[in-house]
Amino acid sequence: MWFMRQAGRSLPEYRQVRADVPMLEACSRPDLITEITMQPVRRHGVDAAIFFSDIVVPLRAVGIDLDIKPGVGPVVADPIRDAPGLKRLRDVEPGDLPYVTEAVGQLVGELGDTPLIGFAGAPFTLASYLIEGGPSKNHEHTKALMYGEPELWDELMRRLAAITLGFLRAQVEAGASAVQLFDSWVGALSAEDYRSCVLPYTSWIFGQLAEYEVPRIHFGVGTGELLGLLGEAGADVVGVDWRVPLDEAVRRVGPGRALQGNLDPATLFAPWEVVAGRTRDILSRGRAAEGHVFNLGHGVLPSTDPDMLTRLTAYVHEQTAR
Ligand code: 1CP
Repeated sequence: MWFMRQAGRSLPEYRQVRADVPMLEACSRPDLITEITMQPVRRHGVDAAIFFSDIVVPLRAVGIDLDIKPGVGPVVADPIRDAPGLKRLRDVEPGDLPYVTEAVGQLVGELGDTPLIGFAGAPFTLASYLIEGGPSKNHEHTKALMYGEPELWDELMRRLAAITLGFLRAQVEAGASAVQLFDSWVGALSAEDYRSCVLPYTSWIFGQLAEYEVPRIHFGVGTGELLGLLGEAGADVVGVDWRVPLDEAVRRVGPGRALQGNLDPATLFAPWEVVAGRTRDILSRGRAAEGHVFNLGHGVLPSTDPDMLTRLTAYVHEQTAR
């Protein structure tokens, strides 16, 4: 078990190290990356660390002018919406991400037997930030380009898939022992659009990663209608948000894949008895799957009481001890 967005946000020790350091600077300093990645492992005793970085870090590394604004998220200075804009997206080259390589190396040493999960944003979610210029509710410019300019969309998604793969390769080659591809906003699409406009690019990424033989996790939010296709894209583990019970998700994803999830992060604001009861329910439904990684259905909410996460970690360990 581990928690999405466990590094940062809810932890006072995170807010302390980040007090005078902007987010993207923190993501480029190996000492800070290592410290922040280790914090939830030390505090909660989770079974895995997730590399502290952000999905937009590789875009910045290839020269896209962007920032992560407190309380907002990633903001792109000059959104990409046409062919000349696309030319600004080059591949990740060896040497673009030295701080990633260095931090992963440090972490693997410090973590000992605890695995380090590397991650990246998937092409659709990255495309949304690049095209919209920042967080978006309806993804209207993204869909306009996807529906209206299929050739431009294809080229954009190919370039983003190559950048995503470059970021994941850098982490795995430096020693990360699993990867998660976050396609956080892909739940905005219908199954048909997902199949034709997104699946080919994510499945290319998973195919390219196969040679490393590390477990590959694929996660999106609001993807109940897409779970079968997320499985088809080729990951070993499909992440499920809290909207679909895990036993039903097993049916939708089909055989040959493990599941990850799926306690609603807002449950952690309810009394402990509720958290414990829902956790037992998830563990019991998860037994229908070929493998189950306990997690939340999306990231830890920033105002979560960290003690609740520590208690939940111990509880899942106790309930699953053999
Ligand atoms: O100042 C701060 O503390 C900034 C908050 C923050 C943090 C801690 C951001 C800005 N990113 C991160 C780290 C981060 N982001 C991690 C590593 C830590 C961990 O998981 O424990 C990871 C895996 C991400 C991935 C990420 N960034 C995703 C995918 C995961 C998800 O939540 O769906 C997305 C969509 C982003 C974009 C992003 N970066 C930051 C924010 C606030 C956002 C979301 C903004 C939005 O709603 O569009």
